[in-house]
Amino acid sequence: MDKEKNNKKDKKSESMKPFQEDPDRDFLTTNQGVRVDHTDDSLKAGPRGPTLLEDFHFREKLTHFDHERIPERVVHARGSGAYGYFQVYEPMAEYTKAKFMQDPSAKTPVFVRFSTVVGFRGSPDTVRDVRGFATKFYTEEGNYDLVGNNIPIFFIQDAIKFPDLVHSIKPEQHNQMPQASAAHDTFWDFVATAPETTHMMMWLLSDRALPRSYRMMDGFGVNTFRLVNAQGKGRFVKFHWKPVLGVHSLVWDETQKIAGKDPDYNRRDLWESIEMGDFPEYELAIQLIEEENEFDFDFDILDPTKIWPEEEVPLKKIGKMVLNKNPDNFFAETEQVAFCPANVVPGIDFSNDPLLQGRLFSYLDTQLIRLGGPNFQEIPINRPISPVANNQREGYNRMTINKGPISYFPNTVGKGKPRPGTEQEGAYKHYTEKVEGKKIRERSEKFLDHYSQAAMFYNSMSEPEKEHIVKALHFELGKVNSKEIREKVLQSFSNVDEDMAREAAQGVGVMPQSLKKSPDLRETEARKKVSRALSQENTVKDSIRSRKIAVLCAEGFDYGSFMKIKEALMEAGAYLNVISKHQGMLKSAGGQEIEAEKNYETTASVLFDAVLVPGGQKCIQALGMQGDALHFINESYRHCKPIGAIGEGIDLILKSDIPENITLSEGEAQSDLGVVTARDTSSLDNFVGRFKDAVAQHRHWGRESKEQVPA
Ligand code: HDE
Repeated sequence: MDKEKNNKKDKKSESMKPFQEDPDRDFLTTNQGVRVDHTDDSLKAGPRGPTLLEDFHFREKLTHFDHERIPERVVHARGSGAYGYFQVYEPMAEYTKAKFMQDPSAKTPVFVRFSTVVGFRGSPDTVRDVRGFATKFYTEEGNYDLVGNNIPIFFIQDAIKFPDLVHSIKPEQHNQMPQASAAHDTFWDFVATAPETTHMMMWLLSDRALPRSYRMMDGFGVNTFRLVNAQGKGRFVKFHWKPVLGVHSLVWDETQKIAGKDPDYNRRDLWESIEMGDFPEYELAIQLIEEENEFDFDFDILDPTKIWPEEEVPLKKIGKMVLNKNPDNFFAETEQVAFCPANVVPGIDFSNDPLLQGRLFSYLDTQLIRLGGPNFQEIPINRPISPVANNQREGYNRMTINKGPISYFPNTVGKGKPRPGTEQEGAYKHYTEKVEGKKIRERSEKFLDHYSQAAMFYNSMSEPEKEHIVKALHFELGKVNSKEIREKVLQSFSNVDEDMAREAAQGVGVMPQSLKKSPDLRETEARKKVSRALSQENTVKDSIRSRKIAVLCAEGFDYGSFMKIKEALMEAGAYLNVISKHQGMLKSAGGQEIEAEKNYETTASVLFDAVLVPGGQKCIQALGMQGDALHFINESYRHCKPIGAIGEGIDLILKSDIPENITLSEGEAQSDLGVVTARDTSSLDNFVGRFKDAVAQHRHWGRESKEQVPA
């Protein structure tokens, strides 16, 4: 009898496990687990008769389908996720008691979601936008969410303005246009009237807003947080993710073309690199400010529109994150994951940054509507690995089957459990901070300097980067119908740099002479600063790992030299794709065969990092007759990508619009501008070395100041 009872109990607890699909998936069933005999015809009164209400399978299937969508995120709707782990380099006890930051041998599981901000869920990846970089650490002490962006500051200083900002940048109310773009009147109207956006706008107009890959962009916690150690000592902290591959960007013209050729460009890149074992890696770094130094800076350390320049507050690298697994199901994991900056663990605390304070409220609130009630933390992707016990009950979609009658504290019937713990028992204790003040709607004085750091950012850019910002303004403001808004924005931006504002004005019908910085502008020391760390010019450029190289090919190519180069490039971690007029097998001059994986219709130069043209007289003759091949070369050149050609391959480059002196500057690194050629195919090492260097450089901006090549 007892045994039978036990069996029953086991069955019951078995059924309490989270819902799982039958791993064998042999039989189609209803949601009640009843096997279905037919799913292509609804139950009808005769072959031509009406459908019957009693067809429970039909009704269930359609009802589920009708309810398949959930509201997309108000912002950051388009996202891509991945699993991985985080490991600290050395114990961080001096700064924080967070357990997951103590043991260098421990791997803390993480789930990361990258996103664009403005576009709807189905919008293209490569728009000019901020990128979200949200990480959920599943620690033994509970979930910790570092919900960051790839730009270290934000548009506004107080969360109360967030709805206004987002309303202005989303498609306009009357016609729901434009999609996933800041280039329209309402947004620039907001910028013109809210000068606190200026520093962020410099970043958004820069190449940072066009990441080549989620694997090649920074992440920033943006807001100022606090680290607290076991002795209760707190320090202000900012978090940074540094991609091991460096920070690299696309070119504006390229991003727009990719949006058509492959709207999933960044999502695909993340997915494929993980599938191929090229795991994205980021180092976690922190900047720390002692409490006694809080007021030592020419900016307010609580102001989210200001960076802490690395030269003044150095970065300390404390650990590494590796993303090594793709999700199994996009909706269940990437769509249903719920991040919240208020999800912290003991040892990590908040500051009074007014943007952060608002965020601490907003994320939980938004999940209630997006995920349909207060039980979203029970969705597998959101569950902590540490045990959960409290008196919360009921609500939509409750999964946990709580036992017993008690759902209150204090209680005696339940032996006083679950009870609050002490700090020593691992309970979260809020940092004790003295706060005093009058109830006012005001900002701290230093918050009001909106231009100094914007000027520092602009001053820190290389010449090509500055040019990109001006061109971005030509595009963005060029799309603004109101001349008044254009003028107002540029008037404000002349407080950053008069020359920049005037160059921008020339492109958008505003009189450059009318622009002058405000006579009240304070000539702060910060305005004159230059921070090397801000320019992508100084990023990591030492590897070609995971770079995609297109090989333009036709029948009659030189197999021997091509294979040698291919081997060397692949050994260095690059991927090569052979592209030809038609997909399928291609015969070399010597009769060996290779496969062309793509044709000109299924791919384009914009989907590659570099292009290589092998030799072979017949091959080059054929390619020279193909407009698509020449366009491929011209377009790669225009986008400043490395181009390599060996043997007769050079003749194809000579047939393109690339200036002859550049193509023929064999081996002269200064003048080849990333067009690497070698007529002699007998010794390829030199060519391979030069080509690898050119690919590692990512882009060769020197070309932009030369004659433009059509593409
Ligand atoms: Fe967010 N933000 N945000 N944000 N944010 C959301 O939460 C909000 C801000 C960030 O992949 C929403 O779940 C306010 C800064 C990321 O799921 C919402 C303010 C930073 C993601 C929300 C900010 C971020 C969000 C929408 C100003 C960089 C996507 C859906 C006070 C540090 C997370 C959701 C994911 C998402 C509110 C500003 C990063 C509405 C009120 C600054 C990466 O709650």
